[in-house]
Amino acid sequence: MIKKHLTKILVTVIAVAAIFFFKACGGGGEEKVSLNVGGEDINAVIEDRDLTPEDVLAAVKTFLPTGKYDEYLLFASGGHSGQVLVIGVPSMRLLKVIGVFTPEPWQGWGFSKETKEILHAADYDGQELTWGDTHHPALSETDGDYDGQFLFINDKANARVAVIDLRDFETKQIIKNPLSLSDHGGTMVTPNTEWIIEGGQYGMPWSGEYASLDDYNEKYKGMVTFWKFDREKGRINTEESFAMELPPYWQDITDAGKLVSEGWVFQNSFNTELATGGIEEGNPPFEAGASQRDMDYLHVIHLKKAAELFKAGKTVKINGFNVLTLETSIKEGILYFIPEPKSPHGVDVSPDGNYIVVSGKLDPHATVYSFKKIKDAIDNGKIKEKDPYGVPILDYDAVLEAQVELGLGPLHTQFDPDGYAYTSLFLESAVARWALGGEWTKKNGKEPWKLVDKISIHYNVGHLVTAEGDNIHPDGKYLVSLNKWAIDRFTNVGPLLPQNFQLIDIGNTDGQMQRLYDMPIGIGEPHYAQMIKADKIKAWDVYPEIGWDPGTQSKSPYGVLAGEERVKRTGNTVEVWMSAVRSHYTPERVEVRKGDKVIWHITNVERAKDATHGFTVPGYNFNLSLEPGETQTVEFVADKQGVFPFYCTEFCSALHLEMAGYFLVKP
Ligand code: CUK
Ligand code: CUA
Repeated sequence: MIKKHLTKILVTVIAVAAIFFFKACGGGGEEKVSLNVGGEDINAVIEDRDLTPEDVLAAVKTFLPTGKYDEYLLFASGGHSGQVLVIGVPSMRLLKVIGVFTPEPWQGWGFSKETKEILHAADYDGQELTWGDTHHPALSETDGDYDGQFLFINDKANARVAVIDLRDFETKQIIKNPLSLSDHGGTMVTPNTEWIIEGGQYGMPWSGEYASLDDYNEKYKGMVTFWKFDREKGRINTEESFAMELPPYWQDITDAGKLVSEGWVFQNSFNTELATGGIEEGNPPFEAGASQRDMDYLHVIHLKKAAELFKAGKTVKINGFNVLTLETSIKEGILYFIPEPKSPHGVDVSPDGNYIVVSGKLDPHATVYSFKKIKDAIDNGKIKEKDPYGVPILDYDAVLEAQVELGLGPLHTQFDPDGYAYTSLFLESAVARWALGGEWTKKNGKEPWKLVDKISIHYNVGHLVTAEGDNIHPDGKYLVSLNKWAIDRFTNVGPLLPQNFQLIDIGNTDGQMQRLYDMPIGIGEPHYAQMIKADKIKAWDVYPEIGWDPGTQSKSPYGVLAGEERVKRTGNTVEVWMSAVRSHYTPERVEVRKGDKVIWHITNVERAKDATHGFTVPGYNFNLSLEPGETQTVEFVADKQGVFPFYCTEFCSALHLEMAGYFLVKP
């Protein structure tokens, strides 16, 4: 009955949109069609709200009635928040914020013993890290398509990589890069997620070493790290991981080859000038010094062979980590350079693996290389020269497929199933749709390597993402433009403006792209996002068993069932095994002596979906979130005497306020 009613409203709204269009096209005459829902005239609402036909169409395309689900999930970097955002598409509703590099109180992330251990496993040199600059989320893939199992993301600020399990949307592992304090070309995955790629960014001596900037060319390094992912364990295996030493250019984004180019990795670089700044000493400033040459180098890396060399013991240990030296890589023929126009930023491999699209912020073209030609140039030694470090440089003309003029400041590219590529134009504040060539030409019938449509965005787009747009089977349909500036799009909230995610309909490939929705992001600057078909994610409703430790995804030795709760003192240590259920904790009273060490395990013994409990003790600075079945532990020294009413921090039931107890610390 309700469903029928909703359908009727939707049909009505669509009809209104149609009428608007009809009128707008001048074919409607003057008669007014009245459409009433519960006594309200829809036309009046549209007029009152000053909506255009485009607005009404956009609303109809994005509105989700209550209880309906989105078709896609957008996994977006949370930027400086050090988190991951999960957003429904097309509704653009925020569904979840996943705590990753930053403590997150609601989720208890970084407060319990278990989550603290994960969060701080990758601290640097004794320094606790409590934030991250997240850039590139990467969904795990099977045969080149997202499989919905895991998500990875990097922290550019400290060169860390995190693993998130999509069964419970929680972070399971954080790893610090042992060689560098700076990464950017990560995370990207190979088509079966054997490797998680973490490319470096700013050249520096190996972590922990000092070298004067005068010795930049010799002592500073570039790098790319290949983290081996153990899917069964859901963790990176650091022992089986390795890095490649690179010249101290500033390496940038990477992308993994697929299908024909599987086993290869492509990585941009800039500052091949080896500028070291120092405007205060009369040198050119970085932005000029690093932009002098017309060409930088696209790094072409034979990952498959590199992995074989690593297996064969050709690596050396640096900071305890396996590294293929630059010398070895050159000698073994696993590293090549290709000239790429001026300070490039994005590198994206086409769905068929044939084309590598590079965009330089200072060049209005997308430069497209053919993998076949690259392979041919390598096999037939079409090498023009070597860089100062001895890396062979492939002949640009021999490997170039096309240059497509797109507009000002092209950065990143994604794809659709019809052979179109979509490139963000940062300086122009636009998204360009252009036709790929080769086999794709047959699909869309368009002239190859040509711009076909452009749409303005608001404003300054960095990355963009299409549905499954870097898979081997992109869906197209929707595009989200991740805009850096919002200027006049939202109500003024002070000088720090939100970022703007703009949803664009790209489903009509014969016609034009259409802007649908603006979503403000007020917690950081997300860089990249990936969009996956929502039904690919098989998340749990509740944890599989009572007493579950999400940190290990297995039963915790500290879980209890109802009736097993207890308190035990051993010397100066008091250990508590507590249960939580609507609407009480057992035990409700815990008394210790000042100075005792307290180890407090809490298990949510519920099996009902959404029956989450929280737990906090005032003055001791923690909050836990206990989802049905979950066990978590807090450890602290009872160094403050007095009486501390602890309570459940989730409004779990009618008697939620009564879900409390007393923690007493005797002097
Ligand atoms: S980056 Cu920010 S717009 Cu880190 Cu991939 Cu290009
Ligand atoms: Cu449990 Cu509120």
